[in-house]
Amino acid sequence: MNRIHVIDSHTGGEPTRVVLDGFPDLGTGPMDERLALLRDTHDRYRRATLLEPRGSEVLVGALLCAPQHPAHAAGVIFFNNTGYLGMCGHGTIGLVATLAHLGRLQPGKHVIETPVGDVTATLHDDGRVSVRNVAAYRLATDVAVTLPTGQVVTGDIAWGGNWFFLCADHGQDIAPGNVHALTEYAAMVGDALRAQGWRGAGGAVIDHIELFADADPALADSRSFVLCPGRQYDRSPCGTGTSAKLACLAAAGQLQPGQVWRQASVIGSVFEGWYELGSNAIVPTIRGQAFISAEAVLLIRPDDPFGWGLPS
Ligand code: PYC
Repeated sequence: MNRIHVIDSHTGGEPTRVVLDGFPDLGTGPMDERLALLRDTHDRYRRATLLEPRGSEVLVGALLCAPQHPAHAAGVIFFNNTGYLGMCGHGTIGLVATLAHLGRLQPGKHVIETPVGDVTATLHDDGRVSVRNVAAYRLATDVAVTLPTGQVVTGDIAWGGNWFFLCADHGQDIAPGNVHALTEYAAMVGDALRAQGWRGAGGAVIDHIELFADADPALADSRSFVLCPGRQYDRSPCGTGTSAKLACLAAAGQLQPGQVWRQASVIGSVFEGWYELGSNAIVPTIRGQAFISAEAVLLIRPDDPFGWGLPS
């Protein structure tokens, strides 16, 4: 019988399932190498932990790993219903809240190793967490994408720890009651973007689509709908997406270093973000809070025909 010890939390409504133990040994290499080993050799653990019959398509997993560097707090590999993520802002906030819940982290700064680089998380006394992310930058602007409907949308391509297409001239209503239509629409934008040859640096697939609405002054500077790979929308404002947004605002001269930007999600949860200047990039920080929602041991019995998940 396999036993997988997990702790669930949500950050602005977006769930994170932290895996404490029960996954195969991935060695002591850097997180991108451990991610490749997990993906190529042990992917059934991702599916068994996140998907039916134990999980749901919206869960994001965070495998807690021993860090390479002894002074660092942790390593982590993020995954979702269809694959693996480079970085995950809401998931890092969830991981820090989980480690604090277990008494393994105290308020203060903690370096966490991710597959795309080290990030520094600050656990504040009030439970909020700030994540100084990997460097973010805008790769392209005024990118025009023709949709199958004939509509042309324009936007930016930016890196914030994952690749994003950020678009505001879509004409959609960014509202919680409209998430089904927004999911279909954002998936269409992503398919058209990729079919028309747009890629991130080094040919990377742009697999996150962000649709922005105008400021909602009582709530935030902007509200967004973020579609993640796997056709699930982010209930949080998306930490890597907010980082990409900060990079675009900085590149457009619309936000100064240190100036706070409040980004709301489609359901109204808010991250604060700001940036420092880096070399040809910005270094964004996002701040939010996670709440622990469950502690569990997942069981995979050898005689369970669906123990490792349903047929795909
Ligand atoms: O918060 O960066 C994030 C994120 C990525 C995918 C889901 N959430």
